[in-house]
Amino acid sequence: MFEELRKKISNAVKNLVKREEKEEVKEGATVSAPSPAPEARKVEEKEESPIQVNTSIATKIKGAVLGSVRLSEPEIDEFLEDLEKSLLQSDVSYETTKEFTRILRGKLVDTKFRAREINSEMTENVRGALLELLGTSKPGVDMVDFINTKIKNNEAPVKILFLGPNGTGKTTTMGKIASTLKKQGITSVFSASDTFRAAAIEQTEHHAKAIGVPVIKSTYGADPASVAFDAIAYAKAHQVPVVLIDTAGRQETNKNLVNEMLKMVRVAKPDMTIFIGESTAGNALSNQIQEFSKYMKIDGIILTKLDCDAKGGNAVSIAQATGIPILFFGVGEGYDALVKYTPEFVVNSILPNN
Ligand SMILES: Nc1nc2c(ncn2[C@@H]2O[C@H](COP(=O)(O)OP(=O)(O)OP(=O)(O)O)[C@@H](O)[C@H]2O)c(=O)[nH]1
Ligand SMILES: [Mg+2]
Repeated sequence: MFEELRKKISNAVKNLVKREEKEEVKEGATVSAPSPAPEARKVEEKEESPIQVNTSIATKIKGAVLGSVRLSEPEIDEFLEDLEKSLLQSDVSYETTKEFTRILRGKLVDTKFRAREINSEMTENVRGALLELLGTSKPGVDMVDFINTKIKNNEAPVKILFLGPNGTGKTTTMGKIASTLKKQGITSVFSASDTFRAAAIEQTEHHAKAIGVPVIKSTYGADPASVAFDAIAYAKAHQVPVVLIDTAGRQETNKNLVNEMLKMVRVAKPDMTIFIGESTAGNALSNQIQEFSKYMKIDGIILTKLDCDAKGGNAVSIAQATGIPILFFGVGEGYDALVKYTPEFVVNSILPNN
């Protein structure tokens, strides 16, 4: 995951350093773009050994490292343009890209780099800007805290509805959530409310059995809202604190399925509605979520298949693009392959902190 973003950002930084090196070759005697700090210049003057064109790049850099460097406006512009292109190619939305470079520019204009450390110091600046950017998105609620609070306030069962397009990982993710909750000592019941797709009920039963939770089901073609109603009744009768409601995959353009979903929302009155979207959906993802949001309130996003997504841009920008927080990432097919969203996870995955 994130391989492409990681490579592109690190290439942009490397290109900047390469440009710096080329400038030195061009200008020969001085390391003028960036110019050496006064202390470095003094050393060079004292030693009377200005960097020669024919000396190796490494030597030139060594000569320059005695001072620190500040990037000029055109250098910053060029670097940020390079970076913008990389982010856009990696599915980061246009607005988020612009906001990111705005934050980073603010950092770069004031930064003095130690010449020898320009690569790592620039990476640190990019890390800082990314963290700041992700920090501007609305934070999601902690699901376990949310459930525990509801239980404490006698508001259980907590009803969580999973929705989204076909095949994005709704049923699997519901299983992952049940497994996560079980580890925290919170039991749940599945509502097999995908009565539409062939084998969907058996699939839900399979997960329920593997995790060890009950499942309430009906027959194919049955009203999914009534299955949810029955699951909630079961939870009330058996003091099961959480009802996890699976739904059939649907496109936001399918009026019948959207109406069916609206009925389910009316009947089940979910405490949390979670959109399950594929990280790999690229720029289409934001439109999908915004379309669904026109019909119902979505409280959080779980971004699945991040493990299959070399780009990873949606992990960076979908929360900002939609105003809806990411709660978890799906990072594999197993029940443990669920990672709680934090800005640090995203930043550390893109730019490991060595
Ligand atoms: N690699 C990977 N595969 C995943 C992830 N989440 C789900 N899958 C796989 O994606 C496929 C579809 O998952 P489902 O849970 O059936 O998806 P769904 O949204 O319920 O599908 P429909 O009910 O048909 O709309 C399965 O093969 C899952 O194992 C993930 O985070 N990473
Ligand atoms: Mg399903």
